Amino acid sequence: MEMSFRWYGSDDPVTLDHIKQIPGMKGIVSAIYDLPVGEVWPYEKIINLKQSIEAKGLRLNVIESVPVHEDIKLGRDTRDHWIENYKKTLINLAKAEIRTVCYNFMPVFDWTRSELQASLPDGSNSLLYNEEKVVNIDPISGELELPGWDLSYQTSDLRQIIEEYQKVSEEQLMENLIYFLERVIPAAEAEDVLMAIHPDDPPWGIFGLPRIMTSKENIVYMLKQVDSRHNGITFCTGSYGANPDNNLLEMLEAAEGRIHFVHARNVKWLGERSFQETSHLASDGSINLPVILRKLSQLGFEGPIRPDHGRMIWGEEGRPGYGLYDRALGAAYINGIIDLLHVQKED
Ligand code: DNO
Repeated sequence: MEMSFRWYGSDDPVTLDHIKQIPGMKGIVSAIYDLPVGEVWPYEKIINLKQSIEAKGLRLNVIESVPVHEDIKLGRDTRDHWIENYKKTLINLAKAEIRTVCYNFMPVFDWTRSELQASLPDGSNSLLYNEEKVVNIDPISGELELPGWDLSYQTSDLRQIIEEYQKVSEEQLMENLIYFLERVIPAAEAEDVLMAIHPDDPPWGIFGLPRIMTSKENIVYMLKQVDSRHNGITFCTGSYGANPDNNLLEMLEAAEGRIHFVHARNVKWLGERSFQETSHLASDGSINLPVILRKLSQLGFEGPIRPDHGRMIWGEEGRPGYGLYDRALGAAYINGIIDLLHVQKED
């Protein structure tokens, strides 16, 4: 597995110099952040990003994310134009020898939490999701704005888009995803780019909007409908694992050969549709990373893996979930597990 770290570019308070000091760090997961969703990513921008990372002795191994335009997710008439743009971006990425692309198909809102700085008993803080709080939030009011959300919409557009989605069923949204994949995956095959869809986080509908990348059944359906190795998934332990009904080991088996990227993190279930993120250590939360990594190794997974969200510890401030310290601890923990798995294989 290729140990990797997410980096938000030159504005990120966590620098490449910091990241490089984490033992075993090889890959950088990043994106072009200054283009409107749907625009073709110019090769020049991609190669500049790649070279700035290589100059520090690291490798841009995954793009997270190339965002999918809402017209595609909504199945609007204009979607084909945005799909053509998406394909052009994949061609430019391949030209820069980038072979893994993470994306998601969540309507409007990416990962959602009700609190960004909820205290943990050890005095640190982390992201928390409490369904009761979330149902009382009007996402248009601006009361809740999360770092993962692209709020480049005008409020009036946002209201209109949300209303349009409320008429889209989960089945329809899945059809729109398949429509997109049927057109994009042939290009990904031709360019040898592995597409890796990220789960919906949390893995259930929010704000009355449909969500589909939530369960084993839906993963299997989506993989079968477009049955190509280049149509794969990002296995995010914390996203799928937020629902105790999801059996993560069974999901990994069901997606064998089609897992192209792993996000490793832990959450503690607090009750019905409620959870808090914890350290990566198995005993701190409800997700057992050693068991998951063992399964991934048994399935022959050798792709990029990154520690996902961390707590804010040691007084660090910054982008919620994306500080340096706890993610570095997470990487060290994951490295230890991977080293032990190697030793056991040699026995
Ligand atoms: C959250 C991330 C997500 C992820 C996108 C992928 O921390 O895991 O924002 O990057 O959903 O498209």
